[in-house]
Amino acid sequence: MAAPAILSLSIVVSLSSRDARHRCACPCQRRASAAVAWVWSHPLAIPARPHDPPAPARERTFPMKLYYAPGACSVGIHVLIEEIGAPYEAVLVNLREGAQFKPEFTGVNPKSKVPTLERADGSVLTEYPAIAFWLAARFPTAGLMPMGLEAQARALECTDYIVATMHMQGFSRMFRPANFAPSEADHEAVKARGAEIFSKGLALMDKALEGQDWLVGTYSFADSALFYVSFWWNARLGKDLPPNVAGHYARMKARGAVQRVMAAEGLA
Ligand SMILES: N[C@@H](CCC(=O)N[C@@H](CS)C(=O)NCC(=O)O)C(=O)O
Repeated sequence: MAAPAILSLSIVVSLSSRDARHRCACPCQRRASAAVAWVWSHPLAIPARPHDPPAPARERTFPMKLYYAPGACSVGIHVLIEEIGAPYEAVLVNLREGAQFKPEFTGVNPKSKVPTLERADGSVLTEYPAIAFWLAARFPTAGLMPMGLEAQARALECTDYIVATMHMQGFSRMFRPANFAPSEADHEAVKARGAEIFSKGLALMDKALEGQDWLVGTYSFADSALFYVSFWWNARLGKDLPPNVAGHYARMKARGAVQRVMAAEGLA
């Protein structure tokens, strides 16, 4: 296993198994135009508002906590946090054992979903695109937020499409057909429709990658979302990726952060 990032601390705590386990690793006219000028000139498009105190003043000294399940979509957020290199705690939620529905986890995220991020001030953020965007904006030196409003909007556009359509509409039909059709007789048709939705997404991502290594040109928070669905399609289902997406997947797998997370989640 590759050496963990110097500042990273990954503590795996199973919410469902008997014992806690620890292991090393995972926006008046003048004012408006001034704001627009700021947005276009600043790498982060969100100006701090007067009621947002500087982050360090309100944060506790506790590390962030990422609630994840091995190999689930949370792996993409795990990669982003590992790229950041700040201390964090990785808390394993055993979805197979139903830990997401137990009070220990619903008290943190009543949606019963991973990824869930408990931030250093103790507040909880859910939904992959929101977590990815927040991490990239909060830790600008990690280079996960692309420069300029256009690239930032494109990164969010890709991330939301990958999660909300390729994953939630495509893969979910393939893995959980019963959630879409109560009758077992319809499940093969539901799975086939899921594969169709996912394949269309892959073709769109392949086109987006034409002539460039990363989804919006430079590496960004969007790339880890494409990584996790590529991983599901290629490693879990044994299916071929289109050429540009295959190249992207290989580049992702070569990143130290990805290798550390794959090892930490037992997927290497
Ligand atoms: N809309 C959520 C979807 C997250 C999601 O579906 N997570 C899955 C794992 S990949 C989950 O927690 N499933 C648990 C369950 O449905 O019981 C997001 O963007 O984070």
